[in-house]
Amino acid sequence: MKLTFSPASPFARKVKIAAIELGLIDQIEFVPASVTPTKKNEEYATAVSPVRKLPALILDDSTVLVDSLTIVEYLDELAGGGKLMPASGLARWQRRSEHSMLQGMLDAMLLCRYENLLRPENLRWQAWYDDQWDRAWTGFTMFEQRPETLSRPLDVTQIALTCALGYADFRFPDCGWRDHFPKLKTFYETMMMRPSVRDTVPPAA
Ligand SMILES: N[C@@H](CCC(=O)N[C@@H](CS)C(=O)NCC(=O)O)C(=O)O
Repeated sequence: MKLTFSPASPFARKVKIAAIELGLIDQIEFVPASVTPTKKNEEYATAVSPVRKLPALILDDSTVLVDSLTIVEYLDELAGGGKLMPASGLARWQRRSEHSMLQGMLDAMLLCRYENLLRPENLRWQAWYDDQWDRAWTGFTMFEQRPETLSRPLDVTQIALTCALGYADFRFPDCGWRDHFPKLKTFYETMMMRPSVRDTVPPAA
C-alpha cells in the first residue's frame, strides 16, 4: 500500500507514527505529494481525492482511504484491532471524541499557517486568525487539565496530541506552549523517547 505524504504534515505524521507502533511501516510505500490551497494539484484531485488533502492510503487493489483517523483505524484493524483505538464501548467513543477535538485544533493551526503563508497581506483578518489560534490553545488547555489522558497506554489520542504539539514547535516556535502547559511538556518529552515520534519530527524548514 502507498501513503501520500509530506514530512511537514502533522496528519501524515500521525499515520506514520501509528504505522511504526503497529509494526506495519515496512508494508507502506511513502509517496511525496504536494497539496496547497489555491494551487490545484489536478493529478491528485483526479487520482487520489477531489478535496486534495493528504494523507491518503492507496491499497493494493487501488482503493483509496482518506483522512488520517480512517487510515489509523484501518491500520489498527490490520494489526489485529484494538491496539491504538479500543474496538468497542465507551472508551472507543471517548478516544474518537478526543481525536475529533485534536483534529479541530490541528485544522485551526493549519488555517493559521495558511493565513500567514498564503493570504495576501491586505486581505488578512487578524480577529479571524486570533480566533483560530484560540481554538488550538484552548484545546491544549483542556488536555493539560486531563492528566489521565496523558498517562494511559499509547493510543490514538496521545499520538494526535503529540503531532499537534510538534506542529506548534514546527510552525509556531515562539508560541511558548511549554511555559503554559507543564504537564503537556512532560508528556511530550516522554513521547519523544519513542523512536516512532523522534524519527518523524518535521525537518527544519
Ligand atoms: N482531516 C484530514 C486533514 C488533512 C489535511 O488538512 N492535510 C493538509 C496537509 S497537513 C492538507 O492536505 N492541506 C491541503 C489543503 O487544505 O488544501 C486528515 O486528518 O487527514
